[in-house]
Amino acid sequence: MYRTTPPVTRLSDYQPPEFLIDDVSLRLELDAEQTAVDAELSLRRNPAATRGNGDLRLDGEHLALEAISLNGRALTPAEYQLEDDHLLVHRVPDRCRLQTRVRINPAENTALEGLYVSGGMLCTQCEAEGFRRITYFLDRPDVMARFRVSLVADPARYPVLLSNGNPAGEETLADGRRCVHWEDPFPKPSYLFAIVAGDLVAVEDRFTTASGRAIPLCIYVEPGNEDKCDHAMRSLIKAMRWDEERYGREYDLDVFNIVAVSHFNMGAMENKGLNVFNAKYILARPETATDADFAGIEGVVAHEYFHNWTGNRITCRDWFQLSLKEGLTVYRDQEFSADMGSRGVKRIEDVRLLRARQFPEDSGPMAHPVRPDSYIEINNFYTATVYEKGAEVVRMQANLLGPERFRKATDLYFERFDGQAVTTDDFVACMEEGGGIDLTQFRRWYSQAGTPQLDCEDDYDAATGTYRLEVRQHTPSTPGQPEKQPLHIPLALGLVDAEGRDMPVQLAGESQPPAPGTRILALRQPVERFEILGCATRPVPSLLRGFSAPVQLCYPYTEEQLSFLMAHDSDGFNRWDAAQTLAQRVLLAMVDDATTAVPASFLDAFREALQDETADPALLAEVLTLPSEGYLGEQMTVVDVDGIHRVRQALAAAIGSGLAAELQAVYARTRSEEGFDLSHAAMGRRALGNLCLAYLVRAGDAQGLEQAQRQFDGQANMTDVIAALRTLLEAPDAETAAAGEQALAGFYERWADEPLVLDKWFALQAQSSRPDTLARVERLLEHPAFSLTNPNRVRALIGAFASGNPVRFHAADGGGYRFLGDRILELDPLNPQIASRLLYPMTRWRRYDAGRQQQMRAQLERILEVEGLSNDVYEVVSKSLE
Ligand code: B3K
Ligand code: ZN
Repeated sequence: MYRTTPPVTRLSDYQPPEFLIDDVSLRLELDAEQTAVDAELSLRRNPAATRGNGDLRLDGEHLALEAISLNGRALTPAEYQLEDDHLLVHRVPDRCRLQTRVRINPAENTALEGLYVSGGMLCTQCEAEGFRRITYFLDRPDVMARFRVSLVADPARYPVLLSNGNPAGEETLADGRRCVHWEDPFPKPSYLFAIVAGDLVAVEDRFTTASGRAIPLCIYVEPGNEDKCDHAMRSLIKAMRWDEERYGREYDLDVFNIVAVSHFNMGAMENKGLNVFNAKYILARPETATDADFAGIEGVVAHEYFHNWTGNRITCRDWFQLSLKEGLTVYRDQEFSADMGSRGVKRIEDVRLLRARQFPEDSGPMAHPVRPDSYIEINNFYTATVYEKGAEVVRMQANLLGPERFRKATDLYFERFDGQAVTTDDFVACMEEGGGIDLTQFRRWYSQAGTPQLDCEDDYDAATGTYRLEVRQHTPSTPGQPEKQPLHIPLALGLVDAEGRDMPVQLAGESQPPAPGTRILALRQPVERFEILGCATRPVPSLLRGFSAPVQLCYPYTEEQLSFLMAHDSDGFNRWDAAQTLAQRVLLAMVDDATTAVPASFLDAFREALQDETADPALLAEVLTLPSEGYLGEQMTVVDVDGIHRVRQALAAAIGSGLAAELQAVYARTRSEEGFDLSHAAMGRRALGNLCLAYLVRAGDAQGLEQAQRQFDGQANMTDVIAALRTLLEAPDAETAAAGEQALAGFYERWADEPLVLDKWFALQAQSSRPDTLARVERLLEHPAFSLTNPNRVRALIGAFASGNPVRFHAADGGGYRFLGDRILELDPLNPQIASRLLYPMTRWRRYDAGRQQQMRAQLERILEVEGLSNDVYEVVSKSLE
């Protein structure tokens, strides 16, 4: 294979920019096929940079340069040099004004980076390096400029013209086009630039800030969607208030705008004053969106809003610092959602996601630190490690400091770095200074990849009442980091007595016993030993309470101890975790030996939990949910896809038949006539009720089947409809499955005109465990509503199959792998970011048996052979094969 390997960008090569841009004026004459972009940049040599050869190098891709002048004089061809991905202007003075005019074609832009067409509108996505597809620029986050933008367009096609900042007037041109001006007073990096043009309607509200400024809030949507913005608007207002109360952060512009678009590579984008959203994270009514969708909207709306301070006012020096804004902002949105709903449930959801997505990443070929050292394509590093592990790293610091000192430290951060582009190290320095602690060793969390494993052993000396705990930490090696150093790990420990009460954790050397409850132990050495005094009886250790650090914990719990913690631990998170470990043990034992029966003690523990009428239904639903097939696979040396699927179905059926009466009782208790109640309590009841229903149907329970059908027919809200439909489709008997098919057809008829609901229709089929699913997915590629150029649709069909249906995707005949290989090769020329994301399940090939390994490798090798592969796909495939 002959291919020039794409260049690697390294953190160690960072150099400050040679030039700075103070002001930018942009004028876009908008047209779907050919937009003209006039830019005027006020440049000055950066005093902090080492002097280069005097040339100015600007990034630019897919641009047709039509004119260029410096300080008002047109340049001759000898005075500049045009390359594929940049423009060199020779010998520019220390201060100058550069004017360029380029032409771009938004309609051809299927990569959805830069300016592109979505339906009838024009919109932009610039993070990370999309601005260079709009004009020649220093497209790097440490160049922060004030932007003035003029948008010129035909008012009939594009009546709404939006950009960042504040509105700054408009006029009608002689030719009838409209010209709208925007000014953003806050200097910002180019990745935060945005424009939107289209025939949109605004849903309006208003927020009065703490200092009394009334801010108009607008959510722009395509006509017909005005009635689906209520929840997003309420979430925004709550987020604005919360950021004032919790962090003292007030909104800073005169207006705040959000636009929902149908074609979007990710969830949303925090452009200054003009957040652009995937419609999925804005549009919702109870008939069209599930409870999970509503929660997603609340979290993402808040996340993008919070970026206004953590990301926009203070931004990243370079893309290696991405977690500076993402880890911190995820931590902030997690805490916001915890405050809006149930803190305990939110923590469980977040940890489940971390374990399902980040732990595998950390042990796979793409493993990288929270602050990566190098990349080929930065878009490949918007990962669970940078986001979710990054949030855990911020959470540990917040917990080490405690609420008051953490607030002091974040105040210091905002004060010191406002208006600057900084590093994760700058953030940690504020935590140290504001919190008055030493985080030298803690910093390794940013530079060292891999999930630390904690091996715990203990013993108890009844004669002296002493309990000893020994903890060894070990981080497995990751690509490029063979040796690991010990980390500073906060380990939250509780000791539970035989009655289920917390004991005081009195460390040797302390004269006074503390109040009973959780203690945070600091692990710093490879092995740490703790002696705890005054234990009248042998305690059951409750380790890593609240998931105090993103580590894998190993302690030889007996099944009795797990059942005991599941029932009695004062820490809700560890009650859930004990239940998960218990279920995992049962399931893995059944995989190992097909004759293993479901232990009666396991069903007893479930029964006891179901009978606890005082339990929070949402929390109970989490406790009673079996670990996913993907997660179980991660726990095996060689993933046994078929075995895992078989036993998970069998255990669900055993729960359904063994606990039918209890499940029925809970189902009845959780049903309500209030189909549209969106309170967290109502959502929790639905989650629990639908889980019970799924167990009953899995067991073929006649009453359960009838209830599922009735629930589907009732169409009370999308959560109940989807849950019922899923259980019907997965029902073990042919007759019910046929009824499920009929329901599916009815669902299509009803929702054919609602793209977001149709995505659910595609995904349900792609995730079906029926043996003919691949054939069906292949047929659905031909469905008139399927489109390779809509990322949501691609994720709903191809993504849901490859990442959400392990047993069918990993079919031993390799059909799933060939299918995915074909799709990636089709998608790569259209949208490399999406193609690269879809690859993920195949990067895990080393975890499977020889036959599957060989077939996945064959697909990866086949992809790598292809000429003209994007950097995105090249990087993931080549690293996976290394
Ligand atoms: N900052 C954006 C992600 C941009 C992804 C570019 N490939 C969304 C967010 O994290 O808020
Ligand atoms: Zn973000």
